[in-house]
Amino acid sequence: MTDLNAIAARVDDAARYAEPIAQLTDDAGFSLDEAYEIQRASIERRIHRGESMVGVKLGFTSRAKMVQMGVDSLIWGWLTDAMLEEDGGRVLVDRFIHPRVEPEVCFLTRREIDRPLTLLEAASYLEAVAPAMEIIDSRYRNFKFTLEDVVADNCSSAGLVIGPWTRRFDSLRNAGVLMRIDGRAVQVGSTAAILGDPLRSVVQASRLISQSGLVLPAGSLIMAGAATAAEALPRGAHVQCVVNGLGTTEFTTY
Ligand code: OOG
Ligand code: MG
Repeated sequence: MTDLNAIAARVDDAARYAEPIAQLTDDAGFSLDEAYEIQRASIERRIHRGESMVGVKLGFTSRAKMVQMGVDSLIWGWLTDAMLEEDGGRVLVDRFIHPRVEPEVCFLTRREIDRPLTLLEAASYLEAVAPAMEIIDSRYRNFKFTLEDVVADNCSSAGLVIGPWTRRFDSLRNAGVLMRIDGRAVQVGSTAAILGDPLRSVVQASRLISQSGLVLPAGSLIMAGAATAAEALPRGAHVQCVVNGLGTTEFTTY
């Protein structure tokens, strides 16, 4: 029998000490359901160390990301307070292995989500939406993984920066997205790339969470998934993401 807890410890240590590891599926076969169990066990270890859960993230909600990583299923993982970086702040890259950054939008829920929501009702469960960037950092060498590997690795979650909160849910469907590094446009796209409408990420999150028999408390974050491919995140860089109609978020690395 595969010891899922031992596997969780490996991927958790890799994240904690910023030490890359071989893909888990190289020497232990496990199913997608087991990958989510490993993910849960690795998050439990973080919680045990004093981190607290702040929400969930979706991955591979855009074609651009699926194509970049060679994976074609939507995935989800957990966000903890230790991943939150300050808007306009400084981010230390040494605590990552090979970080990348990607433009997203982030939702803040205002009601508990305990069942699958429809697209029509999704906005009524939300307090606010903000431009955001996710820092992803696969714990696997060369940022290479299978679907099961990346799920076990909590979907490469490493950090997030959230811009100003607004209630402009109506400007969300097809808003221009521009990510700049040191003033140079590195990714350009539209929020429409996120499942055709980022509100669909809320619908998908509600479905996945209820399928797992869990509830998402009010006041949780939902990261919708990247609108474009991710970019390598170097040291000493100024990174900015503008989502038209929503606002701007930025940070500097050191
Ligand atoms: C997996 C995480 C994907 C997104 O926004 O699509 C993701 C990865 O690309 O390493 O966060
Ligand atoms: Mg992401």
